[in-house]
Formats: sequence, C-alpha cells, structure tokens
Amino acid sequence: MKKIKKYLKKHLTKDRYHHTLGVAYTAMALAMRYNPNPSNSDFIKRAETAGLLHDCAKCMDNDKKLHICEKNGIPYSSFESSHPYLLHGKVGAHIAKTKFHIHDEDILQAITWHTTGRPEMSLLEKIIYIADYIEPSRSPIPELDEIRQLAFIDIDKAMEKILSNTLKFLESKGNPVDKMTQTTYDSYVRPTYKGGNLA
Ligand code: DGI
Ligand code: FE
Ligand code: FE
Repeated sequence: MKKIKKYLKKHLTKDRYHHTLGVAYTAMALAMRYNPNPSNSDFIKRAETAGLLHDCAKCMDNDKKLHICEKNGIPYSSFESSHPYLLHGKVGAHIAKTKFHIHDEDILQAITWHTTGRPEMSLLEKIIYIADYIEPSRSPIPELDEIRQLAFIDIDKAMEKILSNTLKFLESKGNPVDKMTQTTYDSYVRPTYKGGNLA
C-alpha cells in the first residue's frame, strides 16, 4: 500500500489524489456492508486496493495512454482512440498488473471498467463504480445524497440510478456516448432492450 500511495502522490494532481483516497475509503465502507464472507476482511482489503488504483492512469498524457495500449496489445475501439481519456481504466489496470504485481482478476476488471461499467459486473466492480461516483469530495451531482444512501441499501438500484444519471449528464452536455456505457445502461436499466436507437 505504501508503494502504491507513493506512486499516486507522484503521478496524480492533488485533487485527483484526494478523490482517490475518498474512493478507496468509500469502497471499503461498501465492502464492509456487502462483504460476502464477513468472517474475514480480505474483500475489504481488495476493495481498498482497487479503489486506490482505479484512477492511477488518469493524469497521464492521452498520447501516452494510446502508446501503452499499442505497445502492450491492449485492444481499444475507434471511439476510445478519439476519446482517449476513456482509456484510463484499461491503462490503469495494466499499471496495476505490471508495476504493482496485482494479478487478482476481479481487482483488475474493477479498474478496467470503472468508467463505462459493463453488463454483469461482479460485486467488487459495482463497488468501485459506485464509490467513484459517491465519494465524499465528488462535486455536486443531482440526487447525489439520495444515491449515497441508496448505495448502502440496495447496490443494484444504486447502479441503475448512477447509470441513468450519467447518460442524462452526457446527453445534456451533448457528449457522445461510448458503446459500453450504453450497453451497460441497457443491461441494468432496460434489461429487455435488444439494441437499435433509443427513442
Ligand atoms: O475518472 P473520474 O473522473 O473519477 O470518473 P470516471 O472514470 O467515471 O470518468 C468520468 C468521465 O468520463 C466523465 O467526464 C464522463 C465521462 N464518460 C463516462 N462515460 C462516457 C463518458 N464520456 C463519453 N464521451 N462517453 C461515455 O460513454
Ligand atoms: Fe476514472
Ligand atoms: Fe475516479
């Protein structure tokens, strides 16, 4: 953990580092709430690790993100190449693996998918996705405090709410939506939806 924190302090801005600690603590709190095996704290430790590392590639130059993907055979879509900030999850997971020797697939997937989500996320993936949205220093978002409570009551309802809010936010800004963000939304919020243009 010390080595990870040292790396983050060096590579992230002050605000991003502060956000990262918030995500790690919030992820631990959610892991305490939903721990599938309350007689041991391994799940809580893993939530902390994933939370700390989720944005470790966030402050890297976009060119460098693309270069790391190229060099290491990390596949990316044309949408991601034109919006390379979306790649900080995939590149972050690569750093977690190569620099910090994390081979826990669930942690690596939680880092990889924390921005867009994906269908059928594991409990740990959901925890990181949600913690990223609700951590205490997140700047005001509509209904944030309701979602903060909901996260500790019903994790899937919190997922739905965050996914719909994110899509609404992207639409209001006129930002194009990544395929995976849309697919995740459809799978959680409109599970019967089978593709085509949204009305
Ligand atoms: O890295 P963080 O800021 O902590 O959070 P994040 O990894 O969830 O990234 C959030 C940003 O990503 C936010 O500005 C919205 C954007 N984003 C998420 N899904 C999509 C998206 N942007 C586009 N253009 N399309 C998406 O589908
Ligand atoms: Fe992020
Ligand atoms: Fe984040």
